[in-house]
Amino acid sequence: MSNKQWWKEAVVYQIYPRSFQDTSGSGIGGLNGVTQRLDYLKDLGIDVIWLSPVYKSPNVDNGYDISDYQAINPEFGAMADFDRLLAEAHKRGIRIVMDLVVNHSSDQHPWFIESRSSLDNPKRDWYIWRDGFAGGPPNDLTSVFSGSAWEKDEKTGQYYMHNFAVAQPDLNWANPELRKAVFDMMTWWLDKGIDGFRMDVIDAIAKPASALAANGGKAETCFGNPLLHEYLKEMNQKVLSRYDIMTVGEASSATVKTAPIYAGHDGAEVNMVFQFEHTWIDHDPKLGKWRYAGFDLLKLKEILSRWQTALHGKAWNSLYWDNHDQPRAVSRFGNDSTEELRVLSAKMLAACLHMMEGTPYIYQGEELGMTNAPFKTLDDCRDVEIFNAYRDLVKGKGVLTHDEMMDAVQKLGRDNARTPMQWDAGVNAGFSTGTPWIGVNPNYKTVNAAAQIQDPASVFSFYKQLIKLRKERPVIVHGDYELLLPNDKRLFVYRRNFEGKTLLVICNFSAEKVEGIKPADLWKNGAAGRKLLIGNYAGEPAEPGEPSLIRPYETRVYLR
Ligand code: TEU
Repeated sequence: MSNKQWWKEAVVYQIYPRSFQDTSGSGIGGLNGVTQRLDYLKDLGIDVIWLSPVYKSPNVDNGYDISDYQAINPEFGAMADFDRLLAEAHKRGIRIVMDLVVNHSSDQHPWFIESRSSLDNPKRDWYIWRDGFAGGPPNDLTSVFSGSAWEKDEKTGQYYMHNFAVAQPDLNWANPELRKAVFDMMTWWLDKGIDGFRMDVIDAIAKPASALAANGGKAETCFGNPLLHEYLKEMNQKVLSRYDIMTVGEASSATVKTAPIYAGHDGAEVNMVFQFEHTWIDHDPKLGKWRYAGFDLLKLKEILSRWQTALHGKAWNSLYWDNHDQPRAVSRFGNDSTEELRVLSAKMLAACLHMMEGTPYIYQGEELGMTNAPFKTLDDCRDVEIFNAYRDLVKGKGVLTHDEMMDAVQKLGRDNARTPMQWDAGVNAGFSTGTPWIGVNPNYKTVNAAAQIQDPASVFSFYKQLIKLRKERPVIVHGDYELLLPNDKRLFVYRRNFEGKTLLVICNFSAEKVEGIKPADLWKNGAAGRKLLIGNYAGEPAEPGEPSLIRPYETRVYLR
């Protein structure tokens, strides 16, 4: 496979339709809202939209519980609206990648309704059913959303596996008929003209023997069982390889060792994976995300640099800070304590990520520097993950107090990313004329698209420039990677080289100015001939021997 592929040069924009743009007054965003905002996305310069699920769903997990893979959720519109969106996007040269959620379906999917109806139903084996053990579940497998991953079904007395919510039964990929049904469904969408898939928890589709055993024993995690690569190769042969598309697998268990199996240059499985290591740096090693452990730049540098170096020449990276499962990057890794620092640090984070090797993903609102939600109570929240964790850790095990839990929810909860897109300073930030399904972040009067689109100093304009630079400078797409000043606790500095060009990226992750950086720390043979490509302060500090002074949250990107 040649090294030139459109998805390597592309920038992806993720839309969480529920929170993007409502055009009906229902308080819920929809497909026509996305179509209406295509020109905004075209102006930003993105190439691909990743659309979070728009399929029919009871919305226990906001569309990640699908009850019909080939129908649109009526809250979002109709299939004709989808077709129009696809056509209008293509007209503007924007591709659309759909979310593929096939580790599990909704318990309202007809497949599951049939499957649970009797022990000998032909679809029984499309899901994972086991007898209990000694009056309890088959084994100790736990759900990502807290508690046992097994739910007893009174109808037949057996348990079914759910790695996520109770209403998200896992599909049985060991069954060839099920695989065929999934591949047929994917083919149907691709024949409609969509441009690829983002594959939800694709690393969990193959279950290890211990997780399937009804022996009351210890179950290994379902994430990362090597058998999954057989399924992905089959999917690739039967479906993906027949189309010119982009595929990205969400794989929280992926390591720099396994990523090339998924996303190697042989193209046998998917084009890239979403790895998770950098999203865990501020989680407590024991309690996970529900106890905030603080941000450590050294860890972040180590992780991202390891991925950059290990995949170079072997596999392709995806680059992201934010998505619908993560808190807002500017609040998490930057600084939203003042307007000035918010703008500076949002830009710094953007440059830090977008100048790396890989395909960058922008999550809706990130390009405006949208911040975490100031939600104070559980009533403000909507996320099943938060509710289950609260029930388990505060009410159940009692390992966290209410206040500790709410602190973690505010810092790391998924609803931070799910507040409505801030379009303007009008009612509900221009998101909806009705009552939004989740609260609007009150800072929308200052943080909104309308205030930023025409402002050359805005976060939006900065993203626009970064996207443009990627198109103009092959070193950004193809260069190798070298971390500089690895032990510096405030600066993240790296260099990239390609065909005689060098890119130098300097990012200050602190609110302090950093002095005493010598050109020799950054360049191999003096700083002469360098050109400032982009920065978040007006120009360089007027000083001899620059760049010796790096200002709070400053970023500067040089080319030579
Ligand atoms: O996410 C999978 C996943 O790994 C997350 O659940 C993650 O572990 C969690 O958010 C961290 O707190 C995917 C989807 O992106 C997510 O929205 C779904 O809820 C989940 O799968 C189930 O489909």
